[in-house]
Amino acid sequence: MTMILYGGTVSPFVMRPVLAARAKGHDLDPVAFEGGIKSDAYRALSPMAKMPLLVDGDFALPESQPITDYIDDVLAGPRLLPADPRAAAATRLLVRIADLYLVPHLGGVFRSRENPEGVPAAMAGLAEALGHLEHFRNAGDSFAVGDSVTQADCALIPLFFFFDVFDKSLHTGALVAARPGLAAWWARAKASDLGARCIAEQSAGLKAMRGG
Ligand SMILES: N[C@@H](CCC(=O)N[C@@H](CS)C(=O)NCC(=O)O)C(=O)O
Repeated sequence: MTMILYGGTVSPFVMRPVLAARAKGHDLDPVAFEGGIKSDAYRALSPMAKMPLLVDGDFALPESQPITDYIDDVLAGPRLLPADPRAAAATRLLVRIADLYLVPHLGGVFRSRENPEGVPAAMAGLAEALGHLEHFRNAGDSFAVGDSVTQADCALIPLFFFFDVFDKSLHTGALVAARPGLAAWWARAKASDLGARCIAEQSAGLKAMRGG
């Protein structure tokens, strides 16, 4: 494979296309950009200066979701968007809910030490976002949508990792436990090969980031 994915394994946005590639039967392990993501060379490829960034020959593509769509389009293997239009729409919707309603509140838990006053609002926002996900999922589906891996699992697994990480200090696990359908999905996802490997890599990345 000629594609290179720049980023680190802690990032849920980096892991989204990593999981998508794996679910299609490919390895796309992220690598650090020489000079870092704030370097002029990186900014020349992606002025947003964030990870992930996919480089496929002379094509540079930032943003986890367009990268995931591109990977789904160009790599061989099972489609990660269901063929049924409503199931495809449900898949896209879960990803969008995660990005628009859940992700903004993760910042509040990340910054809980520096800014403890921001935690209650972040927890309320996360609880609400989980409620949106629960509402639009079929609680009986074994994967995020339906009975096979979709882009929604690839997006949600590395984000839900942080509910476990912050459970010790902020009891974020209770937010997931309050949504039985999602909680059951998360338990299955964590036990899957795709999920377990992702969590192990994010944990290792987090440990390294925190100084081992
Ligand atoms: N919307 C972007 C978010 C990417 C993002 O926020 N990446 C973080 C790492 S988790 C980053 O690069 N942060 C560095 C910075 O903002 O300076 C995506 O989906 O790819």
